[in-house]
Amino acid sequence: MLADYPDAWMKGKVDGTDISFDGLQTLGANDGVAVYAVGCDNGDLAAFHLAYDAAAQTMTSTNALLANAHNDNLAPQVWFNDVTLSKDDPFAPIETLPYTNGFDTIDEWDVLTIIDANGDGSTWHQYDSGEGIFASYKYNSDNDGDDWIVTPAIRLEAGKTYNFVIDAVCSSNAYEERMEVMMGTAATAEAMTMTVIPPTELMTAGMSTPTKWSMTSMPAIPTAPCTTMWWQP
Ligand SMILES: [Ca+2]
Repeated sequence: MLADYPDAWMKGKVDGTDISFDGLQTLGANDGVAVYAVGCDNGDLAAFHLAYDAAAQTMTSTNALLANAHNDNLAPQVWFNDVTLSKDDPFAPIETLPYTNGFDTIDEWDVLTIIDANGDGSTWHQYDSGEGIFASYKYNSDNDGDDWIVTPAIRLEAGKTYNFVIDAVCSSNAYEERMEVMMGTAATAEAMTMTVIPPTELMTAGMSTPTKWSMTSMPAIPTAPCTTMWWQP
């Protein structure tokens, strides 16, 4: 974007859908004069802000971006308004169904988002039992699980009926587990607002006979790509 400073970069902070870049980050030099980037709100220097739109896959500026030098060291001004950045999503929404994920290859695992909501380090991981490779929740003797596996976004259409099936099982008959499947429009726990399969106790029949959950009627589906996930409370 800053053609005069092709090696420049700015460090930003993400807070929800807001990405803020503190002012006066060094971009480089112009004829020996240091040049800085800063946001601008109606003439007042400020942090530069971009707003992320997950559905559109864009980041759009909410104020102006200025590249300039110090008051008493002049360099050409560069001024940007109405900046929109976009990039092809490396994990583009799944457009063709059925989509399956067996969790047993690197490629299948890499497209998942794992959320350790309680930050205790016990969370979903790829596990090879010897009988097969699958997603396994790492048991914690102190904390309840509050962990999510989020699939890539899957494009669904309102008014249509979809089938969803998952195989799940407890590893021990001594400890029953409970899981649910939800969907939402972003890969965050907070965004998962639509129930696909309500919290359900897993049968403890043993590793070799997983419970097969299924449902054939999705709740109201938004027009944006959906993301599904499950968790273990
Ligand atoms: Ca956890």
